[in-house]
Amino acid sequence: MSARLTTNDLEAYWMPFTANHQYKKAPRLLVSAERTHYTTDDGRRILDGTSGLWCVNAGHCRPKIVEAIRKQVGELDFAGSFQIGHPKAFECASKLVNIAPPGFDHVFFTNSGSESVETALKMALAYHRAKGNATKVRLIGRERGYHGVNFGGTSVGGIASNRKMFGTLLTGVDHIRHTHDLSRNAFIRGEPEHGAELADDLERLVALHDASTIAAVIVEPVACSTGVLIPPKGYLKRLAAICAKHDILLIFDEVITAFGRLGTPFGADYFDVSPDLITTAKGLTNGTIPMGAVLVKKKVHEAFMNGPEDVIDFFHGYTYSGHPVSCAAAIGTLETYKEEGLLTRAAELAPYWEDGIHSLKGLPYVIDIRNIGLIGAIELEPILGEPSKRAYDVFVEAFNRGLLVRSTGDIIAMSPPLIIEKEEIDQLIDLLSRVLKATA
Ligand code: PXG
Repeated sequence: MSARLTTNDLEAYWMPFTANHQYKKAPRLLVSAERTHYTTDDGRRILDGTSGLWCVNAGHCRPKIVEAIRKQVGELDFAGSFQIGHPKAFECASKLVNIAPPGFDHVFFTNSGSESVETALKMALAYHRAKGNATKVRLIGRERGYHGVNFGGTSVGGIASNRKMFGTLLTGVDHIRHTHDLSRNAFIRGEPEHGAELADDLERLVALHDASTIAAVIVEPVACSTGVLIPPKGYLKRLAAICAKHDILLIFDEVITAFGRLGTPFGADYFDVSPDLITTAKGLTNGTIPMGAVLVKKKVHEAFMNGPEDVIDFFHGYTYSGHPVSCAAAIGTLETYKEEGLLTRAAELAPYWEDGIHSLKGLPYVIDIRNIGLIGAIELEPILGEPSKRAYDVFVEAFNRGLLVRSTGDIIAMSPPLIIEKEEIDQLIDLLSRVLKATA
């Protein structure tokens, strides 16, 4: 039997998506945060180049959000949402609908991005069933898509390492091709010119499975987790048109792209495409309290509302759906976004950000740089036989020098809080440039 652990021993915590052995040999610990910076346990300030995990859109420890949470937890700590309610959940849903793209008039609350995805997939299946199309049961994702880690999201997701250990997953799932094509689109600023025709890959799956069996297609407007894969010009519109033609619901997974990251409230606004369902989480509460939401178009919601009045319309929900403290955090967050114009601030900063990040072209092993809104990525040439190592080394070195970035494969991904100032963007680019030289 092992010796008893001390309370601050690192061993007991099995950390998610982490190489636990490696981490625990040289831990990186954050102990506080304010606006654009973290502070480490050894008192160093770290510029947050990733908004935490793409969720702290308004910057850290913002007073209005902190106060809203404090107040709520002392006033109504919990109230369920099954056949009972509390005012903040209704207020929160209405506020969300007010900033949602046109046509989205209902909200279903969850507690994470993964749960939002499961909810949207189940909604899509139940929608077709309610409409009398019970054969529409297939779900289509996209290669290199990330839709969280529950069984539905893992199944429609397109990341081999996230899938291969977990058996057969959901049946009846297929994937369209991803859009990443360095041979045609390297170093392009913003949306790539080439590749709209990749949307037609959905027609291949329609020909294979028949539209009468396909319920929904789920894609991220910008696939962030697998390295910021920006959709080619016209691609999403073409995908939406194919979905509409075959009565396939289009789900935009906006867990990252919602709440101003692209310079518009939602990615759907940015690309001027109207999906049927939108999944969100992260920036909904500025990362403070776990919460997600599925935004639902009228036509989908209406399909559930035709039964007898006393019968539950959607047999789905979570103990913590619409949790009062989460709702208070979301309301405080949405008010902060509004007061500070944060849902569109990235549009003002985007040209500066774009120039900054593209100035890193020519540094060692940089094979692509891409950007959209306040998101950017630098793709590095992998070390032969050691995939992911080069970008991981950059992540560690950046942290040691005071900058937080994400590494995924051999790609460095970044998206700082939307309150970042131009001087801080300069600092970020300067630090990263030094790191890329130092790790070469
Ligand atoms: N969909 C999308 C598009 C996401 O990006 C999820 C669903 C799942 O959300 P939850 O809240 O269940 O984690 C995500 C999450 C990264 C990174 O560094 C990205 C995510 C989570 C953690 C790290 O790329 N995205």
